[in-house]
Amino acid sequence: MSDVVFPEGFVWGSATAAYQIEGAAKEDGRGPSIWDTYSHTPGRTLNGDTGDVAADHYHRWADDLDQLSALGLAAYRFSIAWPRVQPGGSGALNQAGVDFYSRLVDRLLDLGIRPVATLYHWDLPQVLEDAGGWPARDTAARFADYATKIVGALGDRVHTWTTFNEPWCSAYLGYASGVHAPGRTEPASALAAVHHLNLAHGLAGRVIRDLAPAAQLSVTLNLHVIRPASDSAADADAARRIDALANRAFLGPMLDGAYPADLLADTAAVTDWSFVRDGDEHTAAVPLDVLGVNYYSTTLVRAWDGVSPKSDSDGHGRSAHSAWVGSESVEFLPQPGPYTAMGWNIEPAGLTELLLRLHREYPELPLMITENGAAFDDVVSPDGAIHDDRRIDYLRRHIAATHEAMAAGADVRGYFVWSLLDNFEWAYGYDRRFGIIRVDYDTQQRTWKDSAHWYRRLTTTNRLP
Ligand code: IFM
Repeated sequence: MSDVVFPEGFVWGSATAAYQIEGAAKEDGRGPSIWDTYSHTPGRTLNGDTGDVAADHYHRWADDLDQLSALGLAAYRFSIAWPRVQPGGSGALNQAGVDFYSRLVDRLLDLGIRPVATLYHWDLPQVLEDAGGWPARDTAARFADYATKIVGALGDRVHTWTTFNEPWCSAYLGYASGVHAPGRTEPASALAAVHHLNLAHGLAGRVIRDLAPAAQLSVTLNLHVIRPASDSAADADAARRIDALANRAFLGPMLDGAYPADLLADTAAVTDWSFVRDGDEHTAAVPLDVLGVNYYSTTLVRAWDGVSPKSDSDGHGRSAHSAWVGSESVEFLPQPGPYTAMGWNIEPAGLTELLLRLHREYPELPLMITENGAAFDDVVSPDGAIHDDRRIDYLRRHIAATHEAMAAGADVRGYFVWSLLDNFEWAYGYDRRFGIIRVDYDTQQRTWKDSAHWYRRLTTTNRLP
């Protein structure tokens, strides 16, 4: 077997998100977001956990950035909390919030680490949800205003601007199944949210192009690798429907300038899509420099016979309401293991398949893996070490799968491990740990897991250990 060696200049990084690590929920003028409200609502998160303190990164940011440097990383993907920089969702920016990100970006540059900033990783200012949230068209205009102001402040000191992280989750988990904030269960609203997220992406993307012409423009999608349970036409059609909702509902407008016809037809009983106005799809299709891809596992579907008890193993949390709007005829099947602590199946070949699909369909568009990683039940050894062999194995196999796609032609420019630190895993609270660095939530002490040492060997040699 030959060594797996990555090309010179391949970007190794790690990723975090504001609400998952920052804490300081009420400091320096930060306003409430939908995740503050949701996590403080009894029964919404495991153990009632909230992001009030999280990994206290708001106060420990400088030490955390030193960890990036020690890991030998070339890039850091973080998100800007809209409610910290524009607490009212409109109007002037909160200077203290802007200063926090400005210091962070400057320090990254001092360390020689590329800042990759996401404008929205799920923390909508609560005031905008009260005014209708993502199902309301005005939220897209508010987002463009926020982008104008924060990109004006940070400009092209940020190497890559990413408009959204996983709009799929914001729309369908937030407004259809309700397992994410704001927890609404309104199928038609979820589709309106899909559209306004696409529109907001285009509006903000155009702002970024104008105000930071030297920066790269991106969006991060959690594209699903959907497999039909059999060769039957019915199962193939089930996979096609879910592909439309999960993937092409975003790839269509953002990259092709149009919603796929089958998506509109499949969901016609839910909405007539009259919220799509002339020119919106064109606006959404702002040219990108790089597409961010988040990958964790695969999805297995079949046509439901409508009679037998329906399995619902879509991996995105239990709810009486489906995230898969208009696709009640589809059944999500459990998949063969092994699994991570999220219950997600481990299937590195799915990543190769996804990257090659994107390469086939959008051959000119560079790709970046903006998230990949795994939660496991880490054990702290008596000597304080964390021997997270399963996480190392997960990372090794997925990074090898990335290399395989590259060898077959996919233009993949970098890989960001999710996540730098253990953090607030949304509805699962602090129970699920994704970090390569452990956080002791009582003391906020950071400890490198074995995976962090392993990742450092990779980032400093470009060779898969
Ligand atoms: O923690 C999340 C992250 O916020 C978005 N992508 C998936 C991760 C693991 O669930």
